[in-house]
Amino acid sequence: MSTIQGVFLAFRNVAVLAMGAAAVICASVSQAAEAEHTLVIQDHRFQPAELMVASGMKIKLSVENRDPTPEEFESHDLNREKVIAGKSTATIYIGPLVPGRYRFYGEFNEKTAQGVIVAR
Ligand SMILES: [Cu+2]
Repeated sequence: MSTIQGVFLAFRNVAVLAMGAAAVICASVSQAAEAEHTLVIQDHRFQPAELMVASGMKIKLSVENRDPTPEEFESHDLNREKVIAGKSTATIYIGPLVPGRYRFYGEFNEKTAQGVIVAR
Protein backbone atom coordinates (compact mmCIF):
# COMPACT_ATOMS: atom_id res chain seq x y z
CA MET A 1 0.00 0.00 0.00
CA SER A 2 1.26 3.49 -0.82
CA THR A 3 1.73 6.14 1.86
CA ILE A 4 -1.21 8.07 0.41
CA GLN A 5 -3.47 5.01 0.71
CA GLY A 6 -2.26 4.44 4.28
CA VAL A 7 -3.06 8.01 5.31
CA PHE A 8 -6.49 7.77 3.69
CA LEU A 9 -7.29 4.52 5.55
CA ALA A 10 -6.13 6.06 8.85
CA PHE A 11 -8.45 9.06 8.34
CA ARG A 12 -11.33 6.76 7.43
CA ASN A 13 -10.82 4.70 10.58
CA VAL A 14 -10.83 7.83 12.73
CA ALA A 15 -14.04 8.99 11.04
CA VAL A 16 -15.71 5.61 11.66
CA LEU A 17 -14.65 5.67 15.32
CA ALA A 18 -15.97 9.22 15.73
CA MET A 19 -19.35 8.27 14.24
CA GLY A 20 -19.54 5.27 16.58
CA ALA A 21 -18.78 7.44 19.61
CA ALA A 22 -21.42 9.98 18.52
CA ALA A 23 -24.04 7.22 18.20
CA VAL A 24 -23.25 5.96 21.73
CA ILE A 25 -23.53 9.49 23.15
CA CYS A 26 -26.89 10.08 21.39
CA ALA A 27 -28.27 6.78 22.72
CA SER A 28 -27.36 7.63 26.32
CA VAL A 29 -28.78 11.17 26.03
CA SER A 30 -32.13 9.97 24.67
CA GLN A 31 -32.42 7.42 27.49
CA ALA A 32 -31.63 10.02 30.14
CA ALA A 33 -34.11 12.49 28.63
CA GLU A 34 -37.23 10.61 29.75
CA ALA A 35 -38.38 10.01 33.31
CA GLU A 36 -41.22 7.86 34.61
CA HIS A 37 -43.54 8.72 37.47
CA THR A 38 -46.69 7.18 38.92
CA LEU A 39 -49.78 8.86 40.32
CA VAL A 40 -52.37 6.81 42.17
CA ILE A 41 -56.04 7.76 42.47
CA GLN A 42 -57.64 6.33 45.59
CA ASP A 43 -60.75 7.50 47.43
CA HIS A 44 -60.99 10.33 44.85
CA ARG A 45 -57.59 11.75 45.82
CA PHE A 46 -54.25 11.81 44.06
CA GLN A 47 -51.24 10.21 45.74
CA PRO A 48 -48.89 11.92 45.94
CA ALA A 49 -50.80 15.19 45.83
CA GLU A 50 -47.51 16.92 45.09
CA LEU A 51 -45.24 15.17 42.60
CA MET A 52 -41.65 16.31 42.11
CA VAL A 53 -40.23 15.87 38.61
CA ALA A 54 -37.12 16.99 36.79
CA SER A 55 -37.44 19.93 34.42
CA GLY A 56 -36.08 19.70 30.89
CA MET A 57 -37.06 16.13 30.11
CA LYS A 58 -40.02 14.18 28.81
CA ILE A 59 -42.08 12.55 31.52
CA LYS A 60 -44.10 9.37 31.21
CA LEU A 61 -46.82 9.65 33.80
CA SER A 62 -48.70 6.48 34.72
CA VAL A 63 -51.99 7.30 36.44
CA GLU A 64 -53.39 4.30 38.27
CA ASN A 65 -57.04 4.63 39.20
CA ARG A 66 -57.73 2.28 42.10
CA ASP A 67 -61.26 3.56 42.56
CA PRO A 68 -64.10 1.59 40.96
CA THR A 69 -65.40 4.78 39.30
CA PRO A 70 -63.85 6.65 36.36
CA GLU A 71 -61.84 9.82 36.87
CA GLU A 72 -60.69 12.48 34.46
CA PHE A 73 -57.14 13.78 34.83
CA GLU A 74 -57.42 17.44 33.88
CA SER A 75 -54.75 20.12 33.78
CA HIS A 76 -55.01 23.50 32.14
CA ASP A 77 -51.39 24.23 33.15
CA LEU A 78 -50.19 21.13 31.32
CA ASN A 79 -52.86 21.20 28.60
CA ARG A 80 -53.85 17.60 29.29
CA GLU A 81 -57.19 15.88 29.74
CA LYS A 82 -57.70 12.14 29.93
CA VAL A 83 -60.45 9.88 31.26
CA ILE A 84 -59.19 6.91 33.25
CA ALA A 85 -61.71 4.11 33.72
CA GLY A 86 -62.21 2.61 37.17
CA LYS A 87 -59.59 0.04 38.19
CA SER A 88 -57.30 0.88 35.28
CA THR A 89 -54.12 2.74 34.43
CA ALA A 90 -53.57 5.40 31.79
CA THR A 91 -50.33 6.86 30.44
CA ILE A 92 -49.96 10.61 29.97
CA TYR A 93 -46.85 12.15 28.42
CA ILE A 94 -45.84 15.62 29.59
CA GLY A 95 -42.86 17.90 29.28
CA PRO A 96 -40.14 18.80 28.87
CA LEU A 97 -41.21 21.34 31.52
CA VAL A 98 -39.59 24.57 32.62
CA PRO A 99 -39.20 24.79 36.42
CA GLY A 100 -42.50 25.67 38.07
CA ARG A 101 -45.78 24.40 39.54
CA TYR A 102 -48.39 22.77 37.33
CA ARG A 103 -51.83 22.18 38.84
CA PHE A 104 -54.03 19.23 37.95
CA TYR A 105 -57.28 17.84 39.27
CA GLY A 106 -59.82 15.07 38.84
CA GLU A 107 -62.69 16.64 36.99
CA PHE A 108 -65.22 14.08 38.25
CA ASN A 109 -64.26 14.63 41.92
CA GLU A 110 -62.87 18.13 41.91
CA LYS A 111 -63.46 18.81 45.60
CA THR A 112 -60.99 16.15 46.76
CA ALA A 113 -58.92 15.20 43.70
CA GLN A 114 -56.39 18.04 43.57
CA GLY A 115 -52.69 17.91 42.88
CA VAL A 116 -49.64 19.72 41.59
CA ILE A 117 -46.58 18.68 39.63
CA VAL A 118 -43.49 20.56 40.71
CA ALA A 119 -40.73 20.68 38.10
CA ARG A 120 -37.26 21.61 39.41
CU1 LIG B 1 -62.28 17.74 31.23
